[in-house]
Amino acid sequence: MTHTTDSAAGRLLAALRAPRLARAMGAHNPLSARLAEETGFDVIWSSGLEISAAAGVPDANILAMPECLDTAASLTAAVDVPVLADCDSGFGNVNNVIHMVRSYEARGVAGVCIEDKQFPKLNSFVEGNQDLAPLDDFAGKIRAAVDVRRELVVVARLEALISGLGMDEALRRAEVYERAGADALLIHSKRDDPDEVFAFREAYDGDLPVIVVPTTYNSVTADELQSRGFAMAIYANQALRSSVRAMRHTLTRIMQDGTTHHVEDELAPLKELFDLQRMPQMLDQQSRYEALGRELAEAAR
Ligand code: SPV
Ligand code: MG
Repeated sequence: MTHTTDSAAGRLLAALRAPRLARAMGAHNPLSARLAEETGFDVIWSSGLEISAAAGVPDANILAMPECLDTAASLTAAVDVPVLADCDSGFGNVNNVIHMVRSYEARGVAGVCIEDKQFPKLNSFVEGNQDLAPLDDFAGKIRAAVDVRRELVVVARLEALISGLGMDEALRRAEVYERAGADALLIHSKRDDPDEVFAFREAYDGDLPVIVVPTTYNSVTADELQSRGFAMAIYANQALRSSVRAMRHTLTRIMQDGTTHHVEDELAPLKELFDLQRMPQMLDQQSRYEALGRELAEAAR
């Protein structure tokens, strides 16, 4: 597959193959994606957990593919950095994956990530059914995804360590997904130290970039991940979690104080919202086209 370096998919692949660790930030709407872009993150992760949480439902394939796609596409439209979409286990079987790949690519998303769990999937940090899909089923999904995509980056996410099947199973699957044609691997772990993802990176001797999601092993640094040879770190949900904490704090203060006066200094000024909404650009374009319209009308007199 040839990627043009200026396409979203090409830029995502270049970020994954660069020697520097790429950093992705989870988002669930264009506002959060713009905040991540403005902060300097290389990639936006269209997070299934965040999208579900924002909709007030569990991260368990309660939302359907078009709802996740609409969000990923809205992030894509709002930022210039590439968007990697969390597509759970592909929203069904291989036919769903084929439809999913075509749909995401048509909306300009840079890449999709599918995980080797069964449908419906359950968030990896929740106790419950974390059983893996049969290896042949998932390898077929990866091959189908790369067969039908034009440029879209296809990431194969390994859940063997989450499901308790261990390192050998993770490595065996990594090799098969690489042969199936995946562009990158994501090794997921729920340990509170990074030892098992380090061990995976060291033992994996294939050629694919390896992505990690340091949610629970949160003391690891970007420098450490880069020196261990990882391609990208996804900070999948910290932005949403910080906003939940901030909103609760503000709401509680308003309820207790009977006024917003004491929290005002802690809030983003309205101007910051207007800037994030691109209000100044809208007013500029309006006056420019109103003036141009007047000129055109006058020329016809
Ligand atoms: C997500 O952000 O939805 C992810 C990452 O899949 S995690 O929740 O860490 O499994
Ligand atoms: Mg997810």
